[in-house]
Amino acid sequence: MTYNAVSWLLDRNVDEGRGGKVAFDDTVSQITYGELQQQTRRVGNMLRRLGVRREERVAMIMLDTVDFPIVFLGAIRAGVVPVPLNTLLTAEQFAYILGDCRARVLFVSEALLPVLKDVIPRLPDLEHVVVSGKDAHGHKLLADELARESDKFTTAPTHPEEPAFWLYSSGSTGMPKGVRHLQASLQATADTYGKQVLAVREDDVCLSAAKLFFAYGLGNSLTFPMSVGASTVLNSTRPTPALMFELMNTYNPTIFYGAPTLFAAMLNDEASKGARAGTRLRICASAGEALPESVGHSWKSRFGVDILDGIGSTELLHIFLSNAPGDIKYGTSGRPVPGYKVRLVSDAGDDVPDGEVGELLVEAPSAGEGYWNQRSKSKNTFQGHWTRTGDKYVRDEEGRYTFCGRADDMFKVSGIWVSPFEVESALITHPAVLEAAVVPEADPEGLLKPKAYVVLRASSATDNLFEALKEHVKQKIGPWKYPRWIEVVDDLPKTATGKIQRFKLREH
Ligand code: 3UK
Repeated sequence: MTYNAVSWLLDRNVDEGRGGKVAFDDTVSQITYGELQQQTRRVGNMLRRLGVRREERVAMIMLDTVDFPIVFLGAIRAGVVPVPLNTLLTAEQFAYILGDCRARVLFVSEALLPVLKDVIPRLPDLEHVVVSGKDAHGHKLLADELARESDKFTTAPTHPEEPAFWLYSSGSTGMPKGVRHLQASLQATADTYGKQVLAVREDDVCLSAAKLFFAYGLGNSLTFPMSVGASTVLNSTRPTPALMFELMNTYNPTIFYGAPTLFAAMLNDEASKGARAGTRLRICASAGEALPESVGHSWKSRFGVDILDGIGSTELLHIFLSNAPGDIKYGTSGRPVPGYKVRLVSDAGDDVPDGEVGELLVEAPSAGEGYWNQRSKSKNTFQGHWTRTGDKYVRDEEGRYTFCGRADDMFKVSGIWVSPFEVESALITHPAVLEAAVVPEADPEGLLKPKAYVVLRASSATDNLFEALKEHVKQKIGPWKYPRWIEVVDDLPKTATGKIQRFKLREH
């Protein structure tokens, strides 16, 4: 049996009569399903002309414009493996990943060329650089290359279980690892979370703050809308609260996907007080980190629309545990997405009872095949039917799951597990605290106790603030978990995807 993801995601829409419908609008250009079909066929021909063969990798360091789906889907159509990279990385990180995946061609947005100037000559496997933009700066210009090609192309007869694209996991510790995702995996996320949780439909207009190079953004802006012939608004710039409100009012999305810090910032943004979230918005989704309960409630009361918190990962491609419309409990990650199974296990690997914390394992139709060239790390994460997430969770008697932190961030105080996340969540419910990060620190006896780094809201420092914060945490979550030390900082170390890097604070 052959299966190519692009036949299902794209050609099917044209066959069903949606060829003239706008698939993507990047605020400068629009592209219809029919035009996208032709452009992706041209990409296929161009890759063949440049000598790229099936299974070889091409890297993409591209902003969210209509060129992103053209290149990504064009490569997959040809059986060539696109590797979209986080556009916010440093030159050294780009050099590492481009070398690791042995990309034959690099597709790059013109604005990102300067960072890559010294990297490009150092890559032995790289043969061509193709620039998306107006000026190729001595390389090849995507528009010119595509204009030369025919829009007739035979889609590669790929296998549903062959690698179709790779995504590098951001790796809060160690080097990023290339996760090999299969041809059938995009459809697997659409058939599960897309159709059964979001219930995405043809008349939806999607807007995602997360970019297409993230697994989260790829599902939000490409897989789910294309799975039903809907439309997507792409944004190539930084998703500030003001810009998000502007896009919402201009394009009237029906689904808005964000992350907790953005939802909180949008609620707090002085300049946007009184702003509206468009007139057609029906649902919001949040992922990347746990959505604080208070943010969910405030958003709902301010805009009248719920936020569905759900957890996904690069390894599993999209969300596998989520709240659902009509079944929301803020402060939890909800229940398994239909099509996914989850387990919570102890360190010994036994299932833990409800109410006890365990590591979350997932059986997923969209799990990656493994990490490229990382046999031992692959064995540790992809264990037969089950994928280990490295997250600690607890299940309540109603079957809902609550996040307790990363397995590697948990620590014991007086023999009892403390989840930094729980202490942080308690801290940020205090009106003086904007953000918090908690790590273990040894007391004079050498015993671990929680230490908190806090970012304060403007002009909220008061005389007895630290004592008040300690008391606040004790009241909220119990006497032994309060931070024995508190330090005020201007900001917290975070990954490019906005996750707090507690290991950096532990090194202090
Ligand atoms: C954490 C969450 C609590 C968790 C992602 C949606 O974030 C995504 O992928 P990454 O590989 O990170 C995965 C890790 O992030 N996390 C994500 N969402 C939540 N923790 N509540 C949440 N709602 O530690 C997880 O293991 O960057 C999110 C879809 C696709 C994704 N790749």
